[in-house]
Amino acid sequence: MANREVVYSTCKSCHGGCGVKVTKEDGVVVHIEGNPDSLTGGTMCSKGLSSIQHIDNPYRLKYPMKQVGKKGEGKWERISWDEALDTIADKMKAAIKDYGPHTIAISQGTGRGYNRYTMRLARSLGTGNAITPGYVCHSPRLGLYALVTGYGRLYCDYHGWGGEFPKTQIMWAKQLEISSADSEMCYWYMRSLDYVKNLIIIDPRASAYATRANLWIQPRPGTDCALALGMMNVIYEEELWDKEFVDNWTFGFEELRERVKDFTPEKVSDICWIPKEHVIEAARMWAIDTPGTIQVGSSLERQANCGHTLRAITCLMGLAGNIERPGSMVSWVLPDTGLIEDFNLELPITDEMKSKIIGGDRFKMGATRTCNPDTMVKRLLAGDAPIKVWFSVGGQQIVHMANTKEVVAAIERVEFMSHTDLFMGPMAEAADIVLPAAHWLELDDVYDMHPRFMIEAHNKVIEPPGEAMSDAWIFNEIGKRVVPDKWWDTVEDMLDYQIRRGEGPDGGPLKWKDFSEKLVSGCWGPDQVYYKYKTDFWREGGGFPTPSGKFEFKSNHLESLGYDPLPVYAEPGESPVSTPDLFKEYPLVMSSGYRQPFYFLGQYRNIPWLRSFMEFPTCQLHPETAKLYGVEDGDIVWIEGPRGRIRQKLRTFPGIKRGVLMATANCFYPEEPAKGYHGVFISNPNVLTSNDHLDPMYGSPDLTCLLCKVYKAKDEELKEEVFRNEEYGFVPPHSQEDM
Ligand SMILES: Nc1nc2c(c(=O)[nH]1)N[C@H]1C(S)=C(S)[C@@H](COP(=O)(O)OP(=O)(O)OC[C@H]3O[C@@H](n4cnc5c(=O)[nH]c(N)nc54)[C@H](O)[C@@H]3O)O[C@H]1N2
Ligand SMILES: Nc1nc2c(c(=O)[nH]1)N[C@H]1C(S)=C(S)[C@@H](COP(=O)(O)OP(=O)(O)OC[C@H]3O[C@@H](n4cnc5c(=O)[nH]c(N)nc54)[C@H](O)[C@@H]3O)O[C@H]1N2
Ligand code: SF4
Ligand SMILES: [Mo]
Repeated sequence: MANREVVYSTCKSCHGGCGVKVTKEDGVVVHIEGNPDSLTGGTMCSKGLSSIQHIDNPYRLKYPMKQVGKKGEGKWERISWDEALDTIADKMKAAIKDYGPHTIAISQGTGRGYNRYTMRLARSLGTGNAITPGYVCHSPRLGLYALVTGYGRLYCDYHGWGGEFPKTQIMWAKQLEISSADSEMCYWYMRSLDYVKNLIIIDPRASAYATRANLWIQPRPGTDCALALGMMNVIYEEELWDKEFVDNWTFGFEELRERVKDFTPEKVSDICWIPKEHVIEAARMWAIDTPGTIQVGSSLERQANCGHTLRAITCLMGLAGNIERPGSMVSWVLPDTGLIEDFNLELPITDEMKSKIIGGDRFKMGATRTCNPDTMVKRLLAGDAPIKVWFSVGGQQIVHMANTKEVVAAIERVEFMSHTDLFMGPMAEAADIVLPAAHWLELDDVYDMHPRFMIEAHNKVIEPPGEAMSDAWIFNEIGKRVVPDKWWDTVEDMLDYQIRRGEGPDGGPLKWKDFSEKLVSGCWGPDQVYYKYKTDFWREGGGFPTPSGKFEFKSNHLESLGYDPLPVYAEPGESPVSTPDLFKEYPLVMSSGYRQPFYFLGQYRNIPWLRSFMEFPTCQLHPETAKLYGVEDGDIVWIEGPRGRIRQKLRTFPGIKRGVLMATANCFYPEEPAKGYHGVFISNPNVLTSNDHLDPMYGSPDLTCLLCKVYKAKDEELKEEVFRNEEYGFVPPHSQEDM
């Protein structure tokens, strides 16, 4: 009889958060399903369900290794953990001594629950040069929410805990049904749709719910700020704003009126290429049918006008009084463990650290706690070597940053880089040392990502393969070697510390062992608090935690930093309007968001179950647009822009705006050789994106609004690389079985 055991845990095969029930037999995971008693009601997606194929995967890194050839040559030799960690720690110590701690960069990819370790390591070493994709993903919205309301974490209240569900919901450049868990979990969103009166989708391309929407607006990519200003214009003209909220709790209402005066529905129709009626209808639904929520998507943050776009959208929330009201945009009361992020925030970022942040002098909203990665690339290329040692954990900067050619050239110039990952991939190939990370089924940790009303437990189900170790262990080991007073003896001590403010079963501090059994701790249902600004919650006598004590339509703080204090529209760096000559040669507006349900950014093309859904990255064109350029559904097409060209498979789709091309982003091919960084130049839209046009506040590049042309790839151009494969069946070249 097999020895069968069930372990409850939390998935993080994406940003994470779904409660799971894992069955193992004789130490092998045989089944994964959702935990029906968890906050996500037993639901899971294809990525989480495929986790069994992540564990025993031929691309898994199992041992620390050092690169014995040149970067990108793929020549590796196994080393011990001690040699790997000591080498990295010695490099860090030498950099601190010779050049200063700011020459060390600590990087991660999108949030995987170890953000707080990345930031703590950076701060404990004394460097402000953490590198994250936050500047194209979430940081702008959190920063702007904080600027306007004083509190950065505004979430959509889909839960009905305050007695109301949102009557109007806007999905603005967002497909939450696929991108869950991002801000909110789609489980709660989907349930709330039973109660919605107006579902508004703002997306040039039909996402899954577009046909169900009461209003689907298809703006030209990169023009969303104009749409938000136009909706506000209608709200002012028709006097639809929330009088009680505006009169008592806001600052700058008249100045904003003046600012949006010119943005008539006619003008917005011209800028966004949409019917003017859509602007009017959306404004009326939003301001009349309250409460309402706006789910912001990160396509809006991957633009060089993202600061003002997010600011304009936040102002829209305030005009309709959709703040802190049940069924609107709310800031959650935290679990009794408090903000787990305090684990890093408790180490202050000093003025000295701030002054050395790369890009900090230019991007005064964004590069304050992390560096501006595009500026770092430019400086590395210019030869002034601002980074000597790069400790990279779980991000694919080579794939995800704008202008791949420059990014590769810059990263190859970094004197010493280590990379920690589950799988072999482009960033690992660029590293001098790679460290093997444990999968979520193989580790204990506290899950603390979105949303902020609960934390959950990742419980170890099985042992990691080879010598892989948890990220928490790796961070702690590096920390201990370089700044021992800021780190812990064991991972368990570190976990206990993070949740110490929670209450344990004996009334004392909550300990990891008890939390691990408890699985979740949080504040939800009737315990949540709404209308905090009407109480002493943020300030005595009520109000917001902003300089004026009000919800700030106008920001004097922004003005003091040299920015416009009110939202302002700017065209993308390359567009039919800003670069009309270029538009003649590249007549399509291109965007490169659009998440795929079975991939997570660059991840999972090595997972057979998931790869079988989409062998090659696809791009979409309207059938009429495709006809115009002589390409057909199923063609492998070249997508070409001023900086290069890539190939993707064309899918014609009547649901996409004419004249717009949508490409799958974050593409590389694990099965392609190390040389060329696993095919990072073949299909990745960042070969085409520019790192020259950056948002003045956040430094974000235009990843979702550029220009391109499209044409069919010739047969002889498909003989090489991945496109030669007629059928699915890739062979991993990187098996570590024999190491
Ligand atoms: N053109 C274009 N560019 C984009 C985007 C776009 O839409 N268009 N999107 C942008 C956005 S929003 C983001 S967030 C970035 C994302 O960029 P990245 O976060 O860099 O994306 P991934 O390809 O998922 O890389 C994550 C890496 O982490 C590894 N990993 C996963 N889990 C763990 C773990 O638990 N521990 C460790 N150590 N490693 C782990 C994975 O194997 C993978 O190698 O890309 C950005 N770039
Ligand atoms: N399955 C899966 N889930 C994911 C990810 C994944 O790769 N796969 N990635 C995770 C990450 S890091 C993030 S940041 C989130 C992102 O999650 P989302 O924000 O939902 O990201 P996307 O699907 O890239 O973009 C959403 C929509 O924006 C539209 N769009 C593109 N450009 C524009 C524009 O200029 N204006 C408007 N109005 N719409 C535009 C696209 O057509 C798309 O339907 O998802 C997370 N969740
Ligand atoms: S949505 Fe994310 S957390 Fe939930 S099952 Fe899918 S991968 Fe796992
Ligand atoms: Mo992201």
